[in-house]
Amino acid sequence: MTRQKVIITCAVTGSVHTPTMSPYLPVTPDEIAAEAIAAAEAGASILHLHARDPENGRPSADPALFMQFLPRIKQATDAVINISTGGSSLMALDDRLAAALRAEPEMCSLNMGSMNFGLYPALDRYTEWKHEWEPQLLEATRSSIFRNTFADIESILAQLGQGCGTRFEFECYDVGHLYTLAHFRDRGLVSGPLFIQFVFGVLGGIGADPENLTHMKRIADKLFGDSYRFSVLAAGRQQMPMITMAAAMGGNVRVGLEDSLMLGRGELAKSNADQVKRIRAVLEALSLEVATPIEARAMLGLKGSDKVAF
Ligand code: KMH
Ligand code: ZN
Repeated sequence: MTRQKVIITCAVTGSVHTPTMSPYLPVTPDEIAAEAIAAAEAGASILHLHARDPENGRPSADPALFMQFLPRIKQATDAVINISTGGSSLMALDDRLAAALRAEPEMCSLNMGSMNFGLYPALDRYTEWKHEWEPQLLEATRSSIFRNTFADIESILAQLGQGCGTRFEFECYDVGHLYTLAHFRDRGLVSGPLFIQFVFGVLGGIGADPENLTHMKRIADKLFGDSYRFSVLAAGRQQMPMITMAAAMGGNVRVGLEDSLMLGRGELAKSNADQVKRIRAVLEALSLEVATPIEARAMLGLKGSDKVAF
């Protein structure tokens, strides 16, 4: 099979990190828009987006906040806009879906199983917090469940997939999630080309080990043949090594401050674009070409930016 170009996704802010952890984490709609636009200019063809409360940086699912940055990003770039339906593990499903249903984007994330999503180990790394909500949120993940039941997944596929023509970044945090995706494919509820994000290093999911990447790919190849493309994200310091390995194996890559705040060991990334530029340099050193947004749309069968509702 000829080597396809590599899609760089940038996940700009997420809901995993908190403002105390990095001064560079974008929070306000202005910051999120500026970071997303710079990431696209650096070579990201997909922008995976969450919103935050501009007052205190807390993860928010408020569609009004999304609508403050989505049109600006669309006007300034040609990148594919991908809205999270994961939100944070502490949000209710209806809230998690509200922004995507309002915006009808080309892509959304779709998390393929219920799981633990432990952020509380970060409590040990800081003694002072910028905001009271930060340690509270981290502590709450000790006893919460990131809920993505079969019914939840069916509902997202129906409302956003069938209802809005949105296609998905299928977030698979373990091998079982691949089988859940195959189940929905067997029922005719999803079809190729599937874009599967292998997620490594979340506490509660599969670890960020090279063996796990080869195993995930082996099982995905068995289940989906040539009707899928994989991308890799890894939480924290394994981000760059794991995505470099993914690219060398024929996959796509995800960077961004949602997944790691670092550029290298002991060095905070000063922007999302810094991480895009870093992986871009790695890809170029491997003689791999980066996909443009138009190429990414063709590879993933997306509806086009003229068919979104913002
Ligand atoms: N934060 C990542 C580990 C989502 O937004 O739907 C997974 C993620 C989930 O991006
Ligand atoms: Zn996300």
